[in-house]
Amino acid sequence: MRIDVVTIFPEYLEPLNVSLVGKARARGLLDVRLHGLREHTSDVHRTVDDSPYGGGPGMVMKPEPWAAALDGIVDSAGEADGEVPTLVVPTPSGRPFTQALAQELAGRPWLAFAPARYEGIDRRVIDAAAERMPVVEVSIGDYVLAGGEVAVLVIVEAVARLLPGVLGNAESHQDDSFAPGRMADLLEGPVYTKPAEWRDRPVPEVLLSGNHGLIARWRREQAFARTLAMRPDLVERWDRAAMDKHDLKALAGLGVHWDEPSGRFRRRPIGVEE
Ligand code: 6GU
Repeated sequence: MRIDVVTIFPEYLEPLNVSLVGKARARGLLDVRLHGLREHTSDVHRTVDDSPYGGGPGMVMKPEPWAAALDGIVDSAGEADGEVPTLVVPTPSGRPFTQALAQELAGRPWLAFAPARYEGIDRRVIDAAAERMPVVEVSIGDYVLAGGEVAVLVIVEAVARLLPGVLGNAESHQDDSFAPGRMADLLEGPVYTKPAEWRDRPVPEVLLSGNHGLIARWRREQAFARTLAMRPDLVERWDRAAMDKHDLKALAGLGVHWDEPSGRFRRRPIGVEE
């Protein structure tokens, strides 16, 4: 996969040289190219922002440097003539970044990122780009960052680990919490390693039993309990077909029942005992 990033702070993306993403680049699985937005200005001050039409606080990123930078990226396709990147624009007003979107992006051969600073990029840049290439405006959560660079790091890491060959078998993403499958919409429960007892705290006995069926069931119950505690909103996304009779019994113990009329799992209303 090829990834281009246009930014006024290329140094903010140094972490792309480290760990999983850094190794994927070193192994030739990822081709990441950083571009300084200011290289595409033509005034002595290398200006990238200006005051907003209509007034209001903050500054807006000027269209010309962005257009020049994006043109340069699209024109660099060269060999693969006619190919265009998918443009990813990080913004708190974008669509939520989810594992499903990470998978969708991981299926594309070429991504270009346009992280903004200030109040954002002049809208016409995105509208014009959308006439030439797919554009996805993405938010990484319901909070506001000072700029999109950190969101680029988040999105690139989530996408890179899904690319073929990036993760080893031992660290496969088959069991990811938000991937389709048996762990869909379930949070991982606690994990333990040696020593078996530490500061008077033993590791749960079942994990030392060697009984893999029992261990799998225990882990699944822990995942149910954890999800109920931390993300009760996920319960209504649980799939009845993904649950076996052990699951239903464990869920009943946690106050969760299948509700046939609504076709959803439901939590026992708080304060109502079994
Ligand atoms: Cl993608 N960018 C910025 N600046 N703030 C955000 C965000 C993105 N996602 C959530 N907050």
